[in-house]
Amino acid sequence: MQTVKIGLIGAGFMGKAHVVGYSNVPKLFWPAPAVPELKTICDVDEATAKDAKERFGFKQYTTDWQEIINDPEIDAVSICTPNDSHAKISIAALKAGKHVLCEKPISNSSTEAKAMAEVADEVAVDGVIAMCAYQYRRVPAVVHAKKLIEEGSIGNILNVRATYLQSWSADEASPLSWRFQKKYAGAGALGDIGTHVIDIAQYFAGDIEEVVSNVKTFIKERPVQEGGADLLGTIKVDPDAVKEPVDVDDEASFLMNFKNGAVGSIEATRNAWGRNNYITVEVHGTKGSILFNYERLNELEVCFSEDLEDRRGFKTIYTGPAHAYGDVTWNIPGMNIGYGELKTIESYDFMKAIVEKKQPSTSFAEAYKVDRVCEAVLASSESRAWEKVK
Ligand code: 4PW
Repeated sequence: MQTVKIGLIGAGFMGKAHVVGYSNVPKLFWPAPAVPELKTICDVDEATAKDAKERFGFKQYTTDWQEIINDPEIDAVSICTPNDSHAKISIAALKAGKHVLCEKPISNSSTEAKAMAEVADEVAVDGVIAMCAYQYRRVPAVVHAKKLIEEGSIGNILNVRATYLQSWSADEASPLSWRFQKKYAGAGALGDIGTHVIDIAQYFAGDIEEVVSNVKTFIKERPVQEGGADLLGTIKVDPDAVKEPVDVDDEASFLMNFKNGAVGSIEATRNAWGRNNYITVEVHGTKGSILFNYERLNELEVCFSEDLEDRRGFKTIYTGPAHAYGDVTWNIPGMNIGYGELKTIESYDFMKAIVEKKQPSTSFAEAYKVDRVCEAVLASSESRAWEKVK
């Protein structure tokens, strides 16, 4: 069976998620399209890189990402670094003929994202794969929703209402990680989590044409943390520690019009006490409605207008072997999958794309579209008016 040698850049929270994904591909999907082999892990912090090598079972570690690009043995590169480095690493890797799985958002600027999509297109003719890790569109329930939409089960889409709400930065003692600094993150809640639901909204209803937004920063400074590791709010810093400014959004919400005539809304915040990974996407069509909530990711709520009036209402489908990625969802619906299996699904699709030489979603071109929507949202928050997605 073919093996794919992996170089992984960025050994923080997301690096761990990619490792869980790769390691479980042959365990959950068999025969696997290809078996990922963990070759080199890179982190700018040597102690982190060394520790990750041992813990995750890589053959070697480095603190210089160029070593991964220059290693002729490495077939594929996972990019799990802060957003500002996605473009330079992806472009270098693709030009070196390596397949790329890049974390989201694909970049901090649509100019960079465009360049990335162009390079991805150029190398695609040689069978080089470029994929952006918008993993939530791969949740079996989300894939099932897409199938129902495509089959026409809910008719023409009228409205897409989506939220991505978390609480981990609601505490003012949550440190100033790179996620609160524009030079690294580009944007705040909008870029970090809003982008996931923009991706799903466009997956379901096609391109967003224009937006009008409301964007705000409530916590204007945060305590500086020791070291650069991304702790996602799990460690609080002494609130009396030195503080530095937050220059990205806490809250981003917007109305949107799709090219196909549908309307909708998106809200994103990491400051919503009680909401943890609250991704909801509700779609209303001319013949029914669909509701997905990631906090109940093994379920899809559906309502069909053709049901008799006295029993019409939302009903729950529990995903399992009958649905997409049935192998990974264990034998009986209700046994349930979680974030680890979702990253495994993503790694499986990446391996499959490499073997079949077929560009997967979310392609760099689609991820570039997400960045363009973000730019329109930020432009609208300045102009206080509807802005076209350029
Ligand atoms: O992409 C998102 C992240 O930046 C993730 O899906 C969850 O929220 C986990 O970390 C942040």
